[in-house]
Amino acid sequence: MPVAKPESCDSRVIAHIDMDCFYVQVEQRKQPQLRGLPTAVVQYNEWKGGALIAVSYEARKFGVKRSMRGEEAKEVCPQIHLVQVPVARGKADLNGYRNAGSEVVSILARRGRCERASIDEVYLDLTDAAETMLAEAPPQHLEAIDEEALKSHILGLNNEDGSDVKENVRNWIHRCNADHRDKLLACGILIVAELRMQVLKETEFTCSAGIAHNKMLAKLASGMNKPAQQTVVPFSSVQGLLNSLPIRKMKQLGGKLGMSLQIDMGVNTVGDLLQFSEEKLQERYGLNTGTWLWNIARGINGEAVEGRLLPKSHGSGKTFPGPRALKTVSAVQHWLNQLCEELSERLCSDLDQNKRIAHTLTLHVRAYKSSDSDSQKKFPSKSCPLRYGTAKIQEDAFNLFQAGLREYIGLYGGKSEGSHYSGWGITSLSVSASKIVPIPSGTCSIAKYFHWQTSSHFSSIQSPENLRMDATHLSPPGNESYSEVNLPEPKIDFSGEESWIEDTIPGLGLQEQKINVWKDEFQSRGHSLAELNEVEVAEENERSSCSYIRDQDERRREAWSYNIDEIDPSVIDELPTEIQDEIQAWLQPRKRPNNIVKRGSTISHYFSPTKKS
Ligand code: TTP
Repeated sequence: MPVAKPESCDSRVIAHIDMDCFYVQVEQRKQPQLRGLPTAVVQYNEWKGGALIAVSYEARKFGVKRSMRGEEAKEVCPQIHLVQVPVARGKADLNGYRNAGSEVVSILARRGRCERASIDEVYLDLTDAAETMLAEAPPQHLEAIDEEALKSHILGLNNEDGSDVKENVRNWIHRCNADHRDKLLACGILIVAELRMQVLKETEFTCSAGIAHNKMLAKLASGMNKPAQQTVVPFSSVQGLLNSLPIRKMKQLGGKLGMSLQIDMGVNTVGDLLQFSEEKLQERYGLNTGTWLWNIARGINGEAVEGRLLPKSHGSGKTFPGPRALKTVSAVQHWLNQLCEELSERLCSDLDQNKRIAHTLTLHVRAYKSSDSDSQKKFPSKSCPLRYGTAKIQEDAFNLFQAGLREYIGLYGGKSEGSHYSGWGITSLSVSASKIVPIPSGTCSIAKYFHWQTSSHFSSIQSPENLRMDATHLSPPGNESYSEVNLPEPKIDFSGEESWIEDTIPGLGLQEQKINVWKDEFQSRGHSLAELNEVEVAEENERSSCSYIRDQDERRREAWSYNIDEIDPSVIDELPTEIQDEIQAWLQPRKRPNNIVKRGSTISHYFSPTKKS
């Protein structure tokens, strides 16, 4: 966690922009007759009408929630319109949403450094734009202030005396005696209002925004008044905001650290942290985390807005919960081919549009074994250098799968070809391409770059198009080792919803049964139950361990309002950031020394010499 200096963030102007019920808006733009009507977007799976993943604000008024299935939503709001997520290759196709997000990003990036945080969230550093406005057209001299800016919510502004709220905002923006920081925020209000209006005009999408002196505060503020509104956190209101803010609402405190703060330190709100000295927090949580906690209690966060408009990786995945688990190698190969085809398409368009290439292909699998004492063993994630071309990606991904299967289940599993069922099932497959870099500057053309990178692999000169489609082993410079230890594990649980529902044991109360299921889930992720106590709850008894699991799980479900097994694993990077954080906090993989492949091992490690290259 970054250690920030107070001076480094006081006078920045940071905005967090969050699209409103994003997938719904995208679908409503496609079908304008749905605008203003209760609408929800549902997952492609049909069971009980599919899981809701986005709900319009009109539907929310009827009590429709993201945690519901289509059928439940119809019960509370019979007139709701349910729109299916587009499907391609038998799985959700999120390209339309990704592209819609890109449209928004390209507009927002016009006024400042822009970081795409998820499929529908963006951070903007507007400091330079605000300083320029302050120098050239300071808000206190503006006669007309845009209506949208006047609708801003300014935390700490007293609107309770019956006064005209917009007039109060106007006066706040016009204040001549304001300090420099507030004057910059006033500029931020005007700039963000203008940007939001521009987004609406060009894309037809509404968004909400938080405007503050750092990312943390801006993010907190953007969700306070939705939809289509903006909230401002002046410096003088920071402490008031944090004092009553439950710590689990803070980014990074939704997991173990937040739990330990609550249990061990009695900290329930961010403001409660103020009672501890920096030394005390460092003593308890280490130097960096201690300082970070001390800082956030004071609203200090020096995290920079990264100039990043494009995704860091591309992925394509699908879950096969419960009875849909894949049980033959040929079924796995079929789905891998679909996923690789999608991945390859996205890599090619990234190359065409952004002149970027990816270097690493990774396969993540979740599996179970039905007849093995070692049933907790995880299917190892595998990586190799990425070769462009659909057929090559498909071949490499399949080889990675077979290598993983050999490790997972031994030779016995390796022989399970065709339709023969060998006692294992695959509940999730995902392929991803990472280490994406721009083609080095100074390279005259893509074709030349690829030729330079790959000349030793080509037997004859190829056309640029063929080169693009057929480049082999574009390894990044330097020695790479490809093993699971260097790569993120799957960040999500793919266990089937069916097992959640059916996993009931006669004779036990529902709560106990759930605790058992949570325990099983915890163990199936490679954790020992003893590890539950690692959260510095060393002396906690069995009962509190269970409640720890239960609380974690309840919070997780509560916070997501959504079944995690429904989330396409390849889109984790694009989910709202707090959800990414929670998934990571919950499923943070433990080091598994037995599975560690030494650095320096190469792709050849995974393939026997007899395999065709
Ligand atoms: P969110 O920003 O969490 O929600 P939202 O935009 O639908 O609504 P709000 O106005 O409250 O911000 O998520 C952005 C999109 O991401 C959402 O429209 C659908 C998708 N999504 C999933 O596919 N699965 C999930 O579990 C979540 C939380 C979101």
